[in-house]
Amino acid sequence: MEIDVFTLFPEWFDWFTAQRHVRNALAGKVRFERVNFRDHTPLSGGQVDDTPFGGGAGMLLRVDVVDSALRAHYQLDPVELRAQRRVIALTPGGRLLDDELVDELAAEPALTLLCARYEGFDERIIEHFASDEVSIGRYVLSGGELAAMVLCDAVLRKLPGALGDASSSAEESFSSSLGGDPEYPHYTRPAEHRGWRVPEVLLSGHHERIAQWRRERSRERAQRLGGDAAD
Ligand code: 6GU
Repeated sequence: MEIDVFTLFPEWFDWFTAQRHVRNALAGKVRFERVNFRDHTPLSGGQVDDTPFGGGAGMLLRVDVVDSALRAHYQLDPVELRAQRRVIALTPGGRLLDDELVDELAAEPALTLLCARYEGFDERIIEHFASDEVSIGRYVLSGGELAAMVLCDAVLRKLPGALGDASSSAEESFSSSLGGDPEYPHYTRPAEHRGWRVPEVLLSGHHERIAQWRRERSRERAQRLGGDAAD
């Protein structure tokens, strides 16, 4: 998989790409590249943003700057690009990132992530260059970078070999093998701490009863969360 992140703050990703699970992914079949919009601006003085027409607070990322950066990187008109790969604008109002969308993105050969700062994107960037708008929650971050890292983290751990044990991502919270339910609770040693016992069934070695107990706990949690995943 190929992931390109376009940002004004490529150094924000230094920490992310230094983490072991990300480094492991990057040592394998994942290529992760950062592109600084500022390196491609056609405007003088490295300008990349501007004030909104009609007035209002803040600055917007300019459509001509994004056009130049995408065109320079892919040697292609960005209007054509989004027919060839997912070009995702990270916006607070976009499609909410959930397990289903993560699976969808993890199956893609290539992703392009566009991060804006300040007040956001000139709408024409979203309208003409992006194939998707994705949000990580209904609150506003100061830029798309943290959201891009959240998305990448969730996608990378779905890729084969990303986790020590390949089965551990198949049966985790919200995955289809749990019927979209949250995960069951986990316990490890000690079997008792301050009188708090691990559920006996987990110590029984009885695989069928353990599996049944886990399904039940999973369903219970789903119902407590509001149950929209359960039916
Ligand atoms: Cl993707 N971007 C920004 N700026 N804020 C957000 C977000 C994205 N998702 C939630 N809040």
